[in-house]
Amino acid sequence: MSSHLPDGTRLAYGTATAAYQVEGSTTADGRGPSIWDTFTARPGTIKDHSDGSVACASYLRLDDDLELLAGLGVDFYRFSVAWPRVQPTGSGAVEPRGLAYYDRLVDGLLARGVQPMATLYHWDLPQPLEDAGGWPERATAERFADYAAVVHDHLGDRVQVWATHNEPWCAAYLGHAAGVHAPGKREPEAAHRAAHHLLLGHGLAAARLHEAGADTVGIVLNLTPVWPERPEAAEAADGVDAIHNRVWLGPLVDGAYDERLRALAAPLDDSEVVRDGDLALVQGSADWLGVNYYTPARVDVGGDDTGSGAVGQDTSAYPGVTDLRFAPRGSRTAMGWEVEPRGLEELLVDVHRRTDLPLVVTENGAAYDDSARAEDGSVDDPDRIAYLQDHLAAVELARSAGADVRAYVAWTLLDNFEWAEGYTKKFGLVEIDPDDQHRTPKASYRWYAERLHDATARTS
Ligand code: IFM
Repeated sequence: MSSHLPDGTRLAYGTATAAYQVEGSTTADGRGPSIWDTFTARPGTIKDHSDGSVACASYLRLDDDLELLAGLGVDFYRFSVAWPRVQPTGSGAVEPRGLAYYDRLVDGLLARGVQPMATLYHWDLPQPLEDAGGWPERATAERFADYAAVVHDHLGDRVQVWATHNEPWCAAYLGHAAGVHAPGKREPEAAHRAAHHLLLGHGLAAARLHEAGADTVGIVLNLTPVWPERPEAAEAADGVDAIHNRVWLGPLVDGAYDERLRALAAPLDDSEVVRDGDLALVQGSADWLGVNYYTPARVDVGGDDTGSGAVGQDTSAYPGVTDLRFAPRGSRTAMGWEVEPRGLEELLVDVHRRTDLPLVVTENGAAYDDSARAEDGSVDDPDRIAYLQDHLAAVELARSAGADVRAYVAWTLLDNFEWAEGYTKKFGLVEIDPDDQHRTPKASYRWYAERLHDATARTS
């Protein structure tokens, strides 16, 4: 099958955002409420009590973003489409004003020579679908496929590279087991059911897009290398690997959930949930795989789980894995995430061997406090530059070792709404003034632009 991914002769470069994190204007032009609007309104869910109603105002400042992307010289831009803008109630009626925003975005990218890469679901489930049971219910997967077909019908003449889901692990397990993401449930059974229906939704949507002629449909996973700290931690590490990585890769590659996973997660062993034909539909459904990487998972057992201080490395997101602790080491980002580029190299080589799919590093980047300033007042962020540089070197090492990595996407273009952390964590290449959303490029933006310029010059 042909593919619209870059051919891999040289690594292609991009940067990314997600709708709820940047767009703002959450009630404009008929957009319906999403689970993140509901979750952020609940007291105690978001560190700085903020929400995405203004965010970076990208809905209003689209031209500013397009100019920043042109200035970077990226090969492509990875953005997500907000389901509640396109189908305000999650099914049925389509809102043309919502689609018109993505028309302007896609046309603006193409006019600047930037290839669009669209993610269909980056966590903003329309609230009416949550009211009807959300991802733990099978019907949500069916509604997702309908929505995906609507977006593809509209943009498919200009967008060629599609991803169904972004990080379904977060949607399933941070959202339904740890309860730290929307919809904020702490019900492990619901989390496993959600995982299956997210995968099913991917499979159904991919089939619809393929039928409509798309040939570059992928899924984006936040896979992680899992490193046991000592032999006694091997079983816990295997459990983390099962719930974090194999729950997705098993169905996608082998058409099966493995035995350990089924033992940990009863719903994945229940024929009422995993119906005949589901896994066959998912197997082989991705034309490419997106890998988001920030940090490895170092797993330990014993002692008190006082928390590793790393955002998202939450033991309650791994129901059934007992006596588990995360033990990050060494240098950390503001998220508490260990900086370890070797994890990315290892992951890419392993995932290549396991899947034989073309890979894109769809997210990689770092939050730092950004307190240092250059003379002109802009953010001077050598730590972020070093992080990106070292991880790009790891990608090149993985490519030399045979991993078919086509592209690298820096997370993220703009400082934005970092989910449960609100605006307290800054990953952007560009700083946003919280009062008027004015954009100021950081040193890392200039560094990335130069690197892209050099990479393009070398191959032209
Ligand atoms: O900001 C998030 C993004 O939405 C999904 N991947 C991880 C990023 C940093 O936490």
